[in-house]
Amino acid sequence: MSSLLLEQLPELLTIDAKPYAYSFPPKKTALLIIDMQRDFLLPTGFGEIQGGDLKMVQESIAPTKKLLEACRAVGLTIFHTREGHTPDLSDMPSSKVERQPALPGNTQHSFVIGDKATMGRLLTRGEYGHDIIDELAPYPGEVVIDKPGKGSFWNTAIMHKLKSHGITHLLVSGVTTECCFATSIREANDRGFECCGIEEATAGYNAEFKSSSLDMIHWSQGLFGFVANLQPLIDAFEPYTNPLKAATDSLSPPLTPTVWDGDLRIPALQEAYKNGLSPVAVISSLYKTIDAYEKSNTGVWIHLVPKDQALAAAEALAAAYPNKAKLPALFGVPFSIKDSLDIAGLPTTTACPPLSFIATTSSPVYDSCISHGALLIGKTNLDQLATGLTGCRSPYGMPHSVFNPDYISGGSSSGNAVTVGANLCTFSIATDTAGSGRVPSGFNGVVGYKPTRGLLSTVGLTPACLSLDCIAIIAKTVSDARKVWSLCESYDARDRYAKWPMGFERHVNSIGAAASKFKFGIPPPEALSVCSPIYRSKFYEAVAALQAIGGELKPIDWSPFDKAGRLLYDGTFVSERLASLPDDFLEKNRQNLHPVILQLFEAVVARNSTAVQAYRDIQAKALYTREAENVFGYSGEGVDVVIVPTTPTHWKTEQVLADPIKKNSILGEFTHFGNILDLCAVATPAGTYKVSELSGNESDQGELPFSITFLGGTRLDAETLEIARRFQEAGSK
Ligand code: TIU
Repeated sequence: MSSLLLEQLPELLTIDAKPYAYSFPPKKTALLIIDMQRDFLLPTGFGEIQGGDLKMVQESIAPTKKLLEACRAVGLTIFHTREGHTPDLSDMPSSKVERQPALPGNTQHSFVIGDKATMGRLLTRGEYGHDIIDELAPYPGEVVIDKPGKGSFWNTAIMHKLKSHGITHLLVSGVTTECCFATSIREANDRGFECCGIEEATAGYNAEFKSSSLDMIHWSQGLFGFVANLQPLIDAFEPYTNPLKAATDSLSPPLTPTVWDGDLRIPALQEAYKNGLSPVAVISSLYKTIDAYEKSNTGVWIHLVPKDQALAAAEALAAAYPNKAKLPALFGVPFSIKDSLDIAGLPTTTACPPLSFIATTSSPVYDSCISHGALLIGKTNLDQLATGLTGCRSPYGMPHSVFNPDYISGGSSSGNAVTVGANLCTFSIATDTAGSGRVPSGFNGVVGYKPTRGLLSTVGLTPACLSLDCIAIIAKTVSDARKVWSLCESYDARDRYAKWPMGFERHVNSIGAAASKFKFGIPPPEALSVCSPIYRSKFYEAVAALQAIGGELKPIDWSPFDKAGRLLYDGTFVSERLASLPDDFLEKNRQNLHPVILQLFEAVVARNSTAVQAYRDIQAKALYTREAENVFGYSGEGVDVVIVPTTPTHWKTEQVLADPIKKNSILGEFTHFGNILDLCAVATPAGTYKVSELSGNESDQGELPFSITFLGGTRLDAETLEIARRFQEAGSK
């Protein structure tokens, strides 16, 4: 995941290596440090029982620290692994504990995994010996993978995590060369990663094994990868290393606290904070913008954190992290959240006063942002009950597009997208059931990422349509959205629709022509005919831009998308919105509902849908989902992504108010099917056009944003985000 420091490095660095020079793109390279745990490096641990002499492994500590510090100083992504087992040892195959002591006459293995030794139970999670040695302790934001095997990929989420950080290349170090280091490199190689082992920063319990293991890696012109010395790597990084960053453990105050340049993107803020900027300065400046903006675009916030509270939170955060080198990943990053997600102590209104209640616990996604150091600015407005795509259905007011006061903000996550588009926040936690995260992002020139359902916990969310609800992340850049996703993602057993992080694994293409090539599909011309002419022409421009960055346009079967979209509102699924409310809610609250929401719900009731129809729809959903799977690249035939215009057009507020239900439904033409088919989606800015090109009125001034959405198959989030990121970054060059 790229940091601002990495932006200053060349696209590709090359170092001397065996069997030939190793080239790696720093932005897509991670340092992988294998198992530098007390149990392998200190006396009385598991390693001493295995191998006896600890001298060699201990000698690798200083070079590994040097390697780690060099990688940190240029902002490289860092992964650590730890070998070990759950306290009940239920994740351990019997062979791992039975084989070695079964040797006739065994005296060496008198202690086995799980036995209590002086550093706690051997190779057992939570024990002192299981943890990484102090010298190499992970910093906040670095990824730690707990693995039950010798290899790092067996039964762990490492593949998923590497891909979600956009990694294709690995610098590998750690212990032991013959065992976990070698197994991990071999596993990584099979999955397409381009690996280079760093000789001084790996060691084992047997000198011959070390040299043989390393030789085997680069044997036969690079059977598994590369091996390099440490110094060439340090030399390659040296010109780009900021001496301030190199002083990684320094507690001394930075040289000159910087003045904030107003750049809210995560890497820019991270860099500024490391250089001494205070989050108090950012919050203080931000509230001036927020106050001023309030006057021109009302109805953005339902609850704005009072300025003195936000400043106090920023001060407390700064005091909690005095060491600028060890700031958490979202330190001082301002964010907003949709007011259908719980924050303990605050009302959750879902823009529906009769449903409002004071939350006693916070949603896990919110907690996660706070634990990574993000600062809450407020809870944002939405279409009532998160039902709508317009931003015109709330008793708390109607925000408009940040581009033009006559045009809608889109919804239902209206306030979320406006707070990011108007530079009031870095990112926003929204939701997306039928397009609610994508549509407003499109209308405000920002990124709206809807992960595969079940990857972000929906606990603490007032449901709109429980089986289709999805948390969405709105941000300025695909990279920022990806970062927030990767930090907030965790399996939550309390979420009945949660998916395990370990799912379908697709290899990465790290080098050669395939590394930049991808296949994409688009809707057929008849499906695009719903678009306004300027939308069609902007869409085909985007298609050409995708072809220019390595995209190959392939024909696809559009029918599952089309059929699933109709299923959402023409079928019985819309009844699930009523099922999410208390039984007598509609009767009791008729007069308290937004008139358009009431009209919609009454129409649903009047349909008198039957259970038979509902079951038919459930079965149809499964069929279309299977058909959509065939479209995506699970096989050689499929495409990597399907590209659609995020919406067919952009309405004026007055147009929506004149015909609220029909105008809303047209907006969902290219979003409705997303959750029905269990896809992931990234709405991404794709330039602007003149307002007059949409309205046909020559005197209309200004511009509006255009947006395309990248749709990916279930759990192909990392792949889909990477293509969207490339598109966005190519467009901004
Ligand atoms: N036995 C041995 O050399 N190593 C291990 O068991 N684990 C790792 O290499 N980390």
